[in-house]
Amino acid sequence: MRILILGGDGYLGWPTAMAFANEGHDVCVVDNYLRRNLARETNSEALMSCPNLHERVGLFNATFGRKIDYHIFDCTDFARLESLVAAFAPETIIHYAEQPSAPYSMIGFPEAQRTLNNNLGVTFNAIWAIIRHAPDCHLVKLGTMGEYGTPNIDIEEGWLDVSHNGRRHKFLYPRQAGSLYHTTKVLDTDLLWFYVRTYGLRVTDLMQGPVYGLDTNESAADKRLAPSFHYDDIFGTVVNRFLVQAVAGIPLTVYGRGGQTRGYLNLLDTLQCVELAMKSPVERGELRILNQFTEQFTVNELAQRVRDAGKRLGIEVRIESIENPRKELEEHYYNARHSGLLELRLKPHFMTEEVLEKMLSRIMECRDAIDPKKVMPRVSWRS
Ligand code: USQ
Repeated sequence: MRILILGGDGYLGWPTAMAFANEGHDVCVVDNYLRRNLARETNSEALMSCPNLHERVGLFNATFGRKIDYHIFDCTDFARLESLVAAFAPETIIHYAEQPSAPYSMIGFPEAQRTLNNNLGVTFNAIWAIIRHAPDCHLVKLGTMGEYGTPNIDIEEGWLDVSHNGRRHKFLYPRQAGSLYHTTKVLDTDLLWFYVRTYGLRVTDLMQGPVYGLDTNESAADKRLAPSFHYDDIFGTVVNRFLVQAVAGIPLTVYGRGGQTRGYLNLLDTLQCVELAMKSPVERGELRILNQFTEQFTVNELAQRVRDAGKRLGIEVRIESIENPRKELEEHYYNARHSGLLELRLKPHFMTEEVLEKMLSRIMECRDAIDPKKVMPRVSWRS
């Protein structure tokens, strides 16, 4: 298949590009280094230094005897994006090209504006490039479980059947996100749904929970091919952060009461889910929404798991509740359906003791690179 990956230099984009190229697909990647630049601007660089896309691609092609094609440009530039889509004629576009950090989007006006303009702008341009040049192309778009928020009812898979005054209708499940970043994903979903029902696009929108992991099959062959692994308060997700904190001897930063529940997944499962979605494209005029996570935990449960894994490696891990910089419920009902990807035959990699220990051991190799100044929260939802 010809696969175009928007945001192919990121934590998920790069591993996806390598995995698909190694399966023999024709992979083309676009990125403008937004995340690398924002990380530099906010002193939030990744734990291990990552070669740039030019070097990564060269290394990958030489190691595996494959060829990933790549372009460095900003997908909010419609002329560049549409000419690439016209020339490459992708059968699938995987869209990761968004500013992915909730805290970044809450720093202030410029950061909020950049998040909104980038995320909506790229989605809009991808839609129009498909309409004009590749109307049969399947768009696989990364959304987030955070679109739903934490409602006091079960979370369904994208849609809700509503009975009202004796009549029924199926609507997008109500969404109420907890940050501007998550809100841009809600707006993306609405935009996609409009163009699906009006222009007959084919779209899969993946509602993904927080991801953890730092190795893939390809990076096992050469560590320089590893994804960009963040542990800072802005780009690091909670599991990755806790593991680094454990190694650095910093008490795990549980925000508030720690009863916040989310659906988590291993990085390897992101790759699997995207592949499963790609291999079973939807019909034209269909918006399929899949909840992409494999297990639900509270933050307290995660901290406990990391503490247990540390103990087995002889690391004493402390846990400390600190003031929550975010506005979110710290104890709440959470029961999210996630059967769609299992029906497509997802084989989950769960968060076992072994998985956490392996990650801890790998992080211990880079202990000296951990900068404690990047760990405590610097962005508050209240300021
Ligand atoms: N949390 C802590 N301590 C920390 C960091 C986070 O208690 O040191 C808590 C947060 O308050 C939150 C939960 O852990 O309740 C998850 O936080 P996170 O930073 O791992 O995840 P989040 O900001 O929601 O965003 C991440 C990705 C985002 C993706 C989202 C999925 O950065 O791109 O969309 O996970 S979800 O969380 O389901 O919305």
